[in-house]
Amino acid sequence: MSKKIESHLSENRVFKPSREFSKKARISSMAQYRRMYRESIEKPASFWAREAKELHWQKRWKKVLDWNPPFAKWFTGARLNVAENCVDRHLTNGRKNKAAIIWEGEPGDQRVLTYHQLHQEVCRFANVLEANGVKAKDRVLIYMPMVPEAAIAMLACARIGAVHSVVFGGFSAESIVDRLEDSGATAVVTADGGYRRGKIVELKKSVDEALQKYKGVKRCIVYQRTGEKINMRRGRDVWWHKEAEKVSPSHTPKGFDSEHPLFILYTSGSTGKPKGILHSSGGYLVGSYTSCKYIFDMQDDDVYWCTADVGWITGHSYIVFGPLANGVTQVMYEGAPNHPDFGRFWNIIEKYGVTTFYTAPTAIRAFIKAGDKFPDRHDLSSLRLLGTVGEPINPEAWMWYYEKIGSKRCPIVDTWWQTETGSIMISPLPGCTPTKPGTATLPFFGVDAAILDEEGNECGPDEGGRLVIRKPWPSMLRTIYGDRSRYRKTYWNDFKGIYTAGDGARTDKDGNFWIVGRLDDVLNVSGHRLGTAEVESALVSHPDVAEAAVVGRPHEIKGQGVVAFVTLKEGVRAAKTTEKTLKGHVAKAIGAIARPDEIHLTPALPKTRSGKIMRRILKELVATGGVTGNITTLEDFSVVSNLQKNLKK
Ligand code: 7RM
Repeated sequence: MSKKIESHLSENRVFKPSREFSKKARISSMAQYRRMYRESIEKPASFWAREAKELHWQKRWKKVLDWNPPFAKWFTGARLNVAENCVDRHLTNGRKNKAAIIWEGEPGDQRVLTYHQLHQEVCRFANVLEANGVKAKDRVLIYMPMVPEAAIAMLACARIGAVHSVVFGGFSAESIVDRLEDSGATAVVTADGGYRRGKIVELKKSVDEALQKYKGVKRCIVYQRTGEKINMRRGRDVWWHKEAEKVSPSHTPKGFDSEHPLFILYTSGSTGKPKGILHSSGGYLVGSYTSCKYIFDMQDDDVYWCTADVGWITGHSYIVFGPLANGVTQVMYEGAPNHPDFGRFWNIIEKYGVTTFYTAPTAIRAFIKAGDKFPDRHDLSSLRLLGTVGEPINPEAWMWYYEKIGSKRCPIVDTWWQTETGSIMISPLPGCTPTKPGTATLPFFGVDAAILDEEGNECGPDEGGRLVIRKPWPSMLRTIYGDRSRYRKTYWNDFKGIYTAGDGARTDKDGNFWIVGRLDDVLNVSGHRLGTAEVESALVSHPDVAEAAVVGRPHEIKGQGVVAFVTLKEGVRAAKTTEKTLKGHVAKAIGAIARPDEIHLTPALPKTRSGKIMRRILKELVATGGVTGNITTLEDFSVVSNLQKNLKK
């Protein structure tokens, strides 16, 4: 870890936006940023009221913020419809026939939906949901491929006040069961399948498996994407297209309270059970709208593309709600970046004239490895702005992105935020902030970010500490669904009235924030949060496994890879296939992203005298092959020396 910090510190290349970019940008000077930032911190109510007024409210708020730590209410007394803001609003502001979504399927099929068409589809599906008994506040689990209908389903839920919970299509049936149970969902929206790397992902099959265990789902609406034969259970499963034929393409958007729940999104924490992060309507919409507008400098002729999946928070805030509230044209792509080869993204950028491109460092590293010949074959001159999210970007990857993809012409916004924060918290503003490779730079409007030491004192420049947010912000999570005490404990327990992000960070002498990584037992694999405890409990759920410890190891492309240490039960003999079986078991329990890269079978795990597994030692072992830190609390050193020998083999 200390090495990584040093390389960050020695980074002193500074890149300023070109005069041409700044001139046209929404925020064009640091003076303007500082003035607005100061206002947003000193007078948050007037700052956020001004932003909120750009959206449509069926009833105005009485108070901008009601802060009863750690519970915030934003725009209290107001009523709005989130879907109306993302769709209907554009029918009367000149964008009716503007492309909202330009979609490309992995096999190469294409569709374009204008705001008018999107409106019709969202209305139809809102009617379909209502006709199938879904009411306001009901939970709807969405398990879809990256097709426009994923966004349509989310917007239709918002339109009728139902609470959606999107589950990433790469997650397993068992993950679906956990989320159905925790949210108490009564309806599921899914598809027969989707395309990924030339293969069909059988989504409905996973849903069928999940619904054998969880009986609370009354209706499962299935979008036909692949046309493959699937099982449709009478009385429970209905086809999207057949239901849509029966209903009208208009639907009146009812206003909901600003604090009406909008969605639950599950994310990993340091204990086994994923947390249902609850976001509400008014504040979340204002946060995603405003951050999109300023950080992606959204202009009416932009063609914006965020490569995330709607199953992650990035897809919620920066594919669905933020960009659509801004009325931008966006590209949506179904499949993998390397299908049919690593030129796919560059081909899409050239074909549709993408101006703003938002992706993850793990993808950038994979592109670097694949070779320059792929971007070299394409004209990327339409690009004007680049973004990254998900993990710290290493300076080498930043430079490649800047030079090879952006031709040194496009500013890069390295955006730090979390599922919990709902929208981007720390990021350059592309028209003014001087950037350095590897730093997310400065806090966004309204974000009172700081770095504190264990005692709660603010750290000086270059001193590492915990990243915290000292004031509430509109798109903050409202609670962990069904578990207010876990909400308090996880985020508000370190310092009174202050949000702890769980990341370690430091600032440099210019005030830039350098995020080092997680402080808790959470891995970041390809930009996705994965609790070590989740993977461990998946391993232990296998009948042969007695105990497991999971750690991350630096991985060239994924950022971190999953390494598992496993002790088999007494009397179970390791077979040649044991490692493979256990890897498959984890993939089945959680999803392919959690599949361990390595499994080490060991007769014992390093433990403290009180029996706690010392993951720190395992982490150091896999990273360096040795152990240097304090091991005086270790119960039995021979466990470590044996592991060390095994790892060398
Ligand atoms: C948006 C998202 C959140 C965690 C967060 C960090 C890491 C995200 C950056 C980053 C350094 C970044 N939500 N993280 N963005 N680290 N620089 N620009 O990723 O809830 O899935 O993950 O991701 O550790 O706490 S998330």
